[in-house]
Amino acid sequence: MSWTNTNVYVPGSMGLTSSIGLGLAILSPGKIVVVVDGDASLLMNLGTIVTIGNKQPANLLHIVIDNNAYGSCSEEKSMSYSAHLDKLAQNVDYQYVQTVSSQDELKHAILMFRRGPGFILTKIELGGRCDFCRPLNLAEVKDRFMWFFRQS
Ligand SMILES: Cc1ncc(C[n+]2csc(CCOP(=O)(O)OP(=O)(O)O)c2C)c(N)n1
Ligand SMILES: [Mg+2]
Repeated sequence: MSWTNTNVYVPGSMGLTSSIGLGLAILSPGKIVVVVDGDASLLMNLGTIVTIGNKQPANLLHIVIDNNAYGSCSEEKSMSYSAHLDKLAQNVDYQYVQTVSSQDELKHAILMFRRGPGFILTKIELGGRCDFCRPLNLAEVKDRFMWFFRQS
């Protein structure tokens, strides 16, 4: 599998994707930064949405893939369903909040995104593919991404 320069992957840093995305969005207001987060990951660093709501990055879209579980490891329940993550995002002043439960709805919600901070709660079933490989060359991934980020 090849990894693209336009993405940075943070597999060992559960909870921090949105914090990293916020930093990138503030650093580069001319680019749209899309954060793809997990439900347990977001719950692990929930204060991040308060900071995002406070900083109001118009170019940040935060997509949470919510299977209500620690899907990649134990499949233990994350309790995200009782947290109502979409309501939390609304309460901390995300400007665009959508809840979707199909690929078509997700595509539509992404296309309709105009001004952030945006939050798309994507409810999915637990299960699916488990054979994704993880990038191990993380320093290289970071260097490639930073090169792309500076050039573009
Ligand atoms: C700081 C840290 N703690 C624990 C892990 C181990 N870990 C990897 S994936 C995962 C569960 C992630 O759940 P979620 O964010 O809901 O994503 P899903 O796997 O369900 O898509 C855990 C605990 C990690 N990568 N980093
Ligand atoms: Mg999950």
